[in-house]
This record gives sequence, structure tokens and C-alpha cells, in this order.
Amino acid sequence: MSARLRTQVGIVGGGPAGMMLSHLLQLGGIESIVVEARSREHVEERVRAGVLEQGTADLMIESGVGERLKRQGLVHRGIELRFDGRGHRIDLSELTGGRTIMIYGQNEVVKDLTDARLAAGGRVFFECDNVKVAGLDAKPSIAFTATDDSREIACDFIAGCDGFHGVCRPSIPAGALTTYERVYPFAWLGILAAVAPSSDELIYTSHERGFALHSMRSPELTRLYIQCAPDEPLENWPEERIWDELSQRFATIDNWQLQRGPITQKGITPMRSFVAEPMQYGNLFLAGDAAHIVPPTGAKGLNLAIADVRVLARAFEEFYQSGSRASLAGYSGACLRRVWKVQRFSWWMTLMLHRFDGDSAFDRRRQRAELDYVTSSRAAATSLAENYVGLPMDPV
Ligand code: FAS
Ligand code: PHB
Repeated sequence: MSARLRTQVGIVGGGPAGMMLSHLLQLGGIESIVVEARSREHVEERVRAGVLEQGTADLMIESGVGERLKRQGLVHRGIELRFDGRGHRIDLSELTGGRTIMIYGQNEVVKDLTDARLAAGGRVFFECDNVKVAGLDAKPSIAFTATDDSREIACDFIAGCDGFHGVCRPSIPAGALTTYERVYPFAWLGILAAVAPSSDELIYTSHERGFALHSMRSPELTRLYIQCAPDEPLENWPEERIWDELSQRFATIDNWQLQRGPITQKGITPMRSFVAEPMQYGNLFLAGDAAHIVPPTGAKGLNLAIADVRVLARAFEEFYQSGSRASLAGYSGACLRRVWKVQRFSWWMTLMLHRFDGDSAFDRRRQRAELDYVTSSRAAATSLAENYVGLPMDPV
């Protein structure tokens, strides 16, 4: 059976970008339909980002989906940079006039947004196959199959929130986009462990064996990452090797101990920096990972996606309230200034903390000097802090 549907904004992708956009549009009285390839369970269980900038947390609370976040989110006021066996705390809050970060899993963000959308009668199709977008510079439509029925959504606009491997960006005619990319010669092995965090705050460690990161999801759940080879097979990392490697990379001269526990999830994430310009074509608007990717070292991917859809939702509201397309025409420009500043910060954090096999002895000494500078100069630490807690959202 084939069904034709109609909405104002068709959204491809039900991750943080797509669900936040749908939620903000509903608050603005704008209809949308979300088309998501995976099941609701998959999207809500997928462990990815964990750090919310204050702006992201504020938006969730101000837009009415922050109740669980307020109860379960962990407010953090600092991070530790560790190298040469010593820890150096960056007091994020003191350096930024009281701003903080919130530790709250991306999957929890998606759960809160999806619950809110469905409770408000929002239309979200999960497990959609054969998703195609058409009419991008004319009358946009989204075709897909769900539960063996083919469907087509006629809409005024399409928001491509379908991530780096989605169908929206590739649907833009060749030559219309310029892409910028840097692929890093390593990946991150990420684990979730059922053990209390060994530190109250995040620890980024730079070690001659490679980078590692200690994070968390709750007082009972630790999240950890290890820099590994880009093509590393997961089976090369049995539990004992993971814990032994982590213990070596986090070791300190005062014998700091990493607590071990059962690993409940593990996965490998490739590392790249990527931007597609412009972030729009005709009536298609790209947001989040569909438009840009940052290495997770700066904890920015999710936050950038939310910043994009905040701009896009305001632009749609202007159009439907006044008929003006001015903000829609300026969407890409309004996002890209911030996107490139976040790309710079994520690249800088990645270069400062990771081991690059091709580095010379000079490169390694320069890298150490970078860490020494950022942990001994208030000006340098303030620059890191203001980026980490989140640059101000550009006036929309
Ligand atoms: P997402 O990729 O989250 O969502 C896109 C959605 O579109 C998905 O649900 C997908 O199923 C759906 N989709 C794809 N193709 C489709 C199609 N053809 N039709 C319909 N739906 C389609 N960032 C951090 O800050 N910290 C981290 O630790 C971190 N870890 C990560 C680990 C992994 C494995 C990955 C891939 C990313 C990680 N990121 C991390 C970045 C990540 O958090 C993204 O920045 C964030 O998910 C961006 O959100 P979206 O733009 O909504 O894209
Ligand atoms: C996480 O908790 O998943 C996390 C934290 C900080 C990062 C990346 C990931 O830079």
C-alpha cells in the first residue's frame, strides 16, 4: 500500500539533531515528520557523546525537556589534563565566570526528545528503508518504506539530520558543495564499564603510548576511550588488554589507580574533521553530522548539532510567521562561523593530546610545550575553558 502524507518540514534522521529540530518546531507551531532508519530502541541505546555544553543543557531545560537532565545530569566545573605522570586541573567554571558542562549521555538526550515528541502527538517513523529525497529545488518530498508500506511525504522543506552516512548530503547535485576534510591516523576504542568512576571529573591523558580519556555516565558507569590504530579489529582488544593499557596511560607518580569492572559495551570510532559548504541546497537544509564532523576530543559533535538546529528552527519560524526567507537564506552562513571555530578547537585538542607516529622529536617536544603552556598560563587555560564550556551561540 502506498500512502501520501503532507507536512511543513520533513526531517530525515531521528538522532539529536532531528529530534531537537522537531521539538523546537512544535514549540513554534510548525508541523514536521521525522523519518528514521533505525529502531527507536537502537537510537535510544546507541552510546555516543556524553558532554553537554551549558548552552545545550540550558536549551533542553528552557524548551521543557530537561526534567530528567536536572535530576540525573552531572554538573562538572573542571577537567584534568594529565601528562608526564602528573595531573593538571583546568578550572572551567572559575575561568569562564561560572559556566559549567553537564555529563548526560547522548542517548538520554534522544530519549527525552523522542518521549516529548510522541507525547505531543509528533509523527516519527522508525525502521524506514529506501529513504529518498527529491524536488530539493522545487517541491520537496521524502519517499520511504516502513512496515512494508511505501510512503511519500510532500513538504515545504527538508532538514537533512541523517548523520555523516545519510542520504541527504549525497542527494545534493555534484558541484554544488565544497567539502573540507582531514582524516586522522588513529581511532578511539570506546568502552562502557559497570564500575564507579575513578575520578569525579574527566581526565584527558597524553602518554607516549597514546591518548586516553576517563569520562562517566553516572555514579555507577564509567566511560573510557583509548587511542588505537584506525583499522583496529575490536577482537584485538580483550578486556584484560583494555584495562592494562588504560592503567599504563593513566599512571601517575603518586600511583593513581583506575578501578576496573565488567565492560558492557565497546566500539571503535574513526577520527575525522569534515565540513560541507554550504549547509543547504534549495529547500534542503543540512544539520549536525550530515554537514560536519569533528574529532570527539573536544566533546563537540552533539553540541554543534544542537547549535545548528537552534538556528534552523528560528529560520523556519521567521518564514512561517512572516513569509521572509532571509534567515533561511542566511542559515549556512550563520552556522559556519561557529562550525569552523569548533573545528579549530577540536583539531587543536586532538593534536595536543594524541600521539602521531610520524612525529619527529621536535614535534613531540613542541606538543609537550603546548600542554605545559595551557596548564601554566591563565590566558591559555581560559581559551581552552571558553571553548570547552561552549562558545556563545551567535546571535540568531
Ligand atoms: P546522528 O548520526 O546522531 O543521527 C543521525 C540519525 O539519522 C541516526 O539515528 C541514523 O540512524 C539516521 N539515519 C542515517 N541514515 C538515514 C537514512 N538514510 N534515512 C533515515 N535516517 C537515517 N560526539 C561527542 O561529542 N563525543 C563522543 O564521544 C562521540 N562519540 C561518537 C561515537 C560514534 C560511534 C559516532 C558515530 C559519533 C560520536 N560522536 C561523539 C559524534 C556524535 O555524538 C554526533 O556528533 C551526534 O550524534 C550528531 O548528531 P546528529 O547530527 O543527529 O547525527
Ligand atoms: C564522553 O563522555 O563520551 C566524552 C567526553 C569527552 C569527550 C568525548 C567523549 O571529549
